[in-house]
Amino acid sequence: MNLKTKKQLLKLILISGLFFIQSISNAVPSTDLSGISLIPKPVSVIAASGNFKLTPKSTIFLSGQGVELKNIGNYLASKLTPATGFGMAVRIATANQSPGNIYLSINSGDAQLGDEGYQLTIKAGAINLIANKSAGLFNGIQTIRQLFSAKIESATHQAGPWQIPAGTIRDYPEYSYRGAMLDVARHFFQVKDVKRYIDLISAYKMNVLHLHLADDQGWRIEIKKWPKLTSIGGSSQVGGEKGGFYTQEQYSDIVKYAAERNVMIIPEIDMPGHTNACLASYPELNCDDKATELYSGTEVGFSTLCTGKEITYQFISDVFGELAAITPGPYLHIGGDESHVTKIEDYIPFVNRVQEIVRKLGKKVIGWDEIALTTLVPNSSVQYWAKAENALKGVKQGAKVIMSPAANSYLDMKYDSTTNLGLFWAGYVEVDKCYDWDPATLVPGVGKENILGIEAPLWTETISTMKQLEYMVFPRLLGLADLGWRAPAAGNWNEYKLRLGQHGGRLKAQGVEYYPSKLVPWVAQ
Ligand code: TNX
Repeated sequence: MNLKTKKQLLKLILISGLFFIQSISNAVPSTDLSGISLIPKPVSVIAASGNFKLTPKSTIFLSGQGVELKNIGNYLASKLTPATGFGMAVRIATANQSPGNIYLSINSGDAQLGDEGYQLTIKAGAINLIANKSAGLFNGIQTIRQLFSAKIESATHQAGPWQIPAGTIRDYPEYSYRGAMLDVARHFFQVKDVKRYIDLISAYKMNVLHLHLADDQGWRIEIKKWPKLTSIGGSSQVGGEKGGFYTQEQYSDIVKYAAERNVMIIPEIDMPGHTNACLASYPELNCDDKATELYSGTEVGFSTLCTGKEITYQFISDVFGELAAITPGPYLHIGGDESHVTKIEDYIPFVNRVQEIVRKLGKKVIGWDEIALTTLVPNSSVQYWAKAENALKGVKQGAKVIMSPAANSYLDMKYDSTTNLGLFWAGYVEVDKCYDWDPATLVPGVGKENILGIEAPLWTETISTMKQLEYMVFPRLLGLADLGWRAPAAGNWNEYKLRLGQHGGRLKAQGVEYYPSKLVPWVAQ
């Protein structure tokens, strides 16, 4: 054998060795904690030797009392039981500690962890999860789920073993506001769908669901003082099919379900534009006292409340008054975007007055970036989607910014020219485009200190079923969840795409039919 053939042979052995390592690492559970692909990426992961193993006798022990802790324990049990088939009893901790248990405790006394951080210590004998608040425990539980193999997410019994390599994870978020928005106005989504969406976003540690409750095509929330909003305004949607709405009881049920998953609901009533559904319900809200026709198309910017009429402000006070009473979170979203048929000299005093109404109700205002053209009341936030100059105007008035740049975070944009669903006015948004940006440097003059966090909106002009929703949202939402949580220096697309590739099986196990982007090295699981 000459030198050249020897070299070639050596190369061949090396390459096939690498293939072998690659294929076994796909098939067997990881033996190194720091090698597991977590999304979002934790602040620190330190591997140790050994493995924790769940057994049929594994118990979730709570160090402390209180219903919140108990709910969190039950939530963890509900996530581990279906696939393992283990009973996973939830009990108050005792001195008697047999191996294979999971311990949850609150009040870590560790200030660095903040409200949402956690520390997870995995040893051969036990998992210890500590946090300052139940929100931190909830986030730590999402990490625990991802440390088991993907089949833990299955709704049916699967074969074990159920083990996690030993080590310690310390983790806390970069931004306190990590949100998704769902437009239930263009197409209505049932309560059970909204709950599933809450389950899916919270699994990636997102903590806000902004509901776009009213637009030209439909009004989706019961307002007792103005019943025609739902009986007329709620009846339509894009495409002319029957719409729908949430009763206040159903809305409260969503709020409670979300709170148990560390998700705050922010309700939006868009105004003065995007208001055809209420203008069709009540003639007196129109300047000419004539009700408009219901609308099932997809144009924007053609409707406006009559800003000069007193009844308009009575209507807004009633709507926000009832919404404030059933919304425990601090925010009401007033929309304010694309009011193309409202004169600017009417728009400014209108938005100023609406902000005052919200402030008097004890809530904080959020509005799309156009509201920065008005005089912002203290504690208002501006949601940047289109115009950088508006975001900057908001910052100059002391407002915080929520980053939702359409070209990077709009989940209704097509992935590429072959995507059947979606729009493309902000360009194609492939999975990398959604990930490869830094909220703190995107708009010059808007830095980390000005930013509340990020939000990923899903507008639903072209999306009417849960399957369609999931195809557009996943996997892009995971990248935005990572971006909102991890420190900017801790990730880049080439590193992230490998992590994402490991999450396909996990999404599939939850029944999510995601878009299998060619940019991602998906790993069969
Ligand atoms: C712009 S983003 C809108 C929505 C549309 C969306 C479609 C924003 C504040 N307004 O009314 O649904 O584009 O992508």
